[in-house]
Amino acid sequence: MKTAFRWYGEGNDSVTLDQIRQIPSCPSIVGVLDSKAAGEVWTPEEIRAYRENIEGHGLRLEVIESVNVHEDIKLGLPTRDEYINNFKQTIENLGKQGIRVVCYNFMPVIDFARTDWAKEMPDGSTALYFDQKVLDKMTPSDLVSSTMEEAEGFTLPGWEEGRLQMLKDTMKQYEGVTKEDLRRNYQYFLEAVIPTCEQFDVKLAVHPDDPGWEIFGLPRLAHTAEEYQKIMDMVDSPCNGITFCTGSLGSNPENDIPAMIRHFCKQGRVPFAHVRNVKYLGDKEFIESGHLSSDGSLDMYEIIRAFYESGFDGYIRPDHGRAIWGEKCRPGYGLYDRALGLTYINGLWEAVEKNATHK
Ligand SMILES: [Mn+2]
Repeated sequence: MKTAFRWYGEGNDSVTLDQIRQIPSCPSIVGVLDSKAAGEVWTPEEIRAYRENIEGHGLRLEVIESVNVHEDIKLGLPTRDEYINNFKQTIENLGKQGIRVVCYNFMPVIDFARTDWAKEMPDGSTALYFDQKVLDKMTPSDLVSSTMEEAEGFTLPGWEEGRLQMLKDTMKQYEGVTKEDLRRNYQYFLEAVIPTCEQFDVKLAVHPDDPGWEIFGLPRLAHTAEEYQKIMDMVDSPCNGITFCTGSLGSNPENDIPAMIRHFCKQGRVPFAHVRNVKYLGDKEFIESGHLSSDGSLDMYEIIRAFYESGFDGYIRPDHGRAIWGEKCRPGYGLYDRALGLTYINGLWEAVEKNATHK
């Protein structure tokens, strides 16, 4: 595994590159050009400046999270070809500068959703929380306003303002769009972009739906093993891969996370992983606990063992952390708890590896 840490860019993150460099065994950044709207080309100059700044701090940039897919592509509108061409151009520009993995998602309108971005835990820390019963009483606009309010002035991944201002119109465009329609549009997109990914040695890695079920009646295609297999079968290429997010997939207790890791790693389709825990509090209700097995509902030892025994050699990063020790940060993306999470992942990996080689 290759360890990495997500960072949003100068002036756009409470965490600095110098701080990240001092996290034990964390040589690499998972980066983003956060100001880019979905469908816009990332220019070579912009990527170079961003990369050189990271390298100037003694870190590497090989993973991008995310390049967002324009809604017209998901909706299959006539304008999609223009946006697909822009996406391909961005992939080419990233590949030429050493980016090997690009995370994205194909969720209509709403990216990852939470009903509370700072739920207080018994120890006084705060964590991201979701309760379907609360969401059921909200409209998509309610969710957007509460999310913006709770973001503490930071941008949140997948919640760029331009896209969300058009929320009502976009929701209307999805009326009558079935899972099959979305799947057909997804296949069209993958067939168009994967040859470019192969040419420039960039692996696309689709992030799962979060929470791991459909919300607001919108179709979603990436939250079970069966559905993921359908995506993998759309285009049979190592460049058509998965961002295996244990917390997103794990939000649905029906998913057997270690079994899914083994299944998709065996196919060579997992270039990137997000590793974190989640604690079930009720039916479709969960909180993003600390990373340790004892903090949540997932067995993190079995998860790391599944990656190790599958020969996983992709990138791995800790995922959302709690806000602890009074830190003011983007919800889920503070320094302290994610650094603890990465150290825990490194510890589990060392234990699994030594256990395997000492037998
Ligand atoms: Mn994730």
